[in-house]
Amino acid sequence: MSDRRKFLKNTILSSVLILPGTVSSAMSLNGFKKREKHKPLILSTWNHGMAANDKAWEVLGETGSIVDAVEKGVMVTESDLKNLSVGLQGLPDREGIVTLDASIMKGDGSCGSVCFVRQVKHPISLARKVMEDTPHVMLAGEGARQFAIQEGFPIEEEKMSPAAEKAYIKWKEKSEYKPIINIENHDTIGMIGLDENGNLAGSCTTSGLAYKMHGRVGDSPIIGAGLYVDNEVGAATATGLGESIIKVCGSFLIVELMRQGRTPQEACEEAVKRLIRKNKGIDGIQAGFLAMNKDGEHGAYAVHPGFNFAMHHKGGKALVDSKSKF
Ligand code: SD4
Repeated sequence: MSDRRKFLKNTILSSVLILPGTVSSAMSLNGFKKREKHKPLILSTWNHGMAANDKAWEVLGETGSIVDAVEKGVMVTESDLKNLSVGLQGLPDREGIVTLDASIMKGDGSCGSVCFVRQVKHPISLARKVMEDTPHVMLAGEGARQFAIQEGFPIEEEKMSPAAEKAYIKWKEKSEYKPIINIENHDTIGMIGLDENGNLAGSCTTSGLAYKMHGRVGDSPIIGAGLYVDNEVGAATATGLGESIIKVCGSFLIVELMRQGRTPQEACEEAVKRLIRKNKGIDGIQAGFLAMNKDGEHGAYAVHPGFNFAMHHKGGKALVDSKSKF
């Protein structure tokens, strides 16, 4: 393929929405330049990542802490009443109960997570408490809720959001047990960030699969599956059908591939190929990865088209369409 045709192909595959007034001419567009590098750099999954990144960028400017940035950034999504896949307003399990999963990780290897937790508005902050104030990595269910109470987190009334309740009532008409993430049904936020000094951190938070079995936990709170960060190499996060991501330790796999010399883009592509091989019948199911290395290069790849991510750096901010296998 000629260079010009390659360039055009990349241009089409990487359609980028540049928000008015936010991007300088130096803003790099994913795929236009092969090895663009940014420090600091914040990346988040999906459209809601734009608002989350704004907050993370502001917090990074104020505190200089990349872990503060990735925590406070995704708290915006956890509070967003329009989001049906993150936070207490998310879609419930098949019993009508909302249970949340979240994880946070720093580049030095510290990490914390909570899963199957109820009535806590900001599971990401609870995960950070686990990381910083306990000798453990993961707390689950009622134990995580008790820890929240002990730490003074407000406990919210257990009540579905009007939008979630409406969707649940509709689902119950057939109660079809199909806990899949198809190409349209997704929203988990995974955020990874790099500061000026090369420190990385990441966060991931979700209400998980809609109408899942009570007790089901996805990839998001599992260190190495939904999130992995290592200051020596880079960071990765995942979205989509958690079961498919757990089977390949997706985020850890990407960081290890980068350690062996792959670019973030190559590592994400290899992880998606592995995921497809290990998950027969994946055709209707979506999963996507987002990664950066310690030099501030980034990459993203998904099983199907439709996955996008938000990017924020000194040059501006953009919503970028990921490339995909199919
Ligand atoms: C899960 N990975 O619980 C999450 C769901 C998700 O976009 O990412 N949705 O399986």
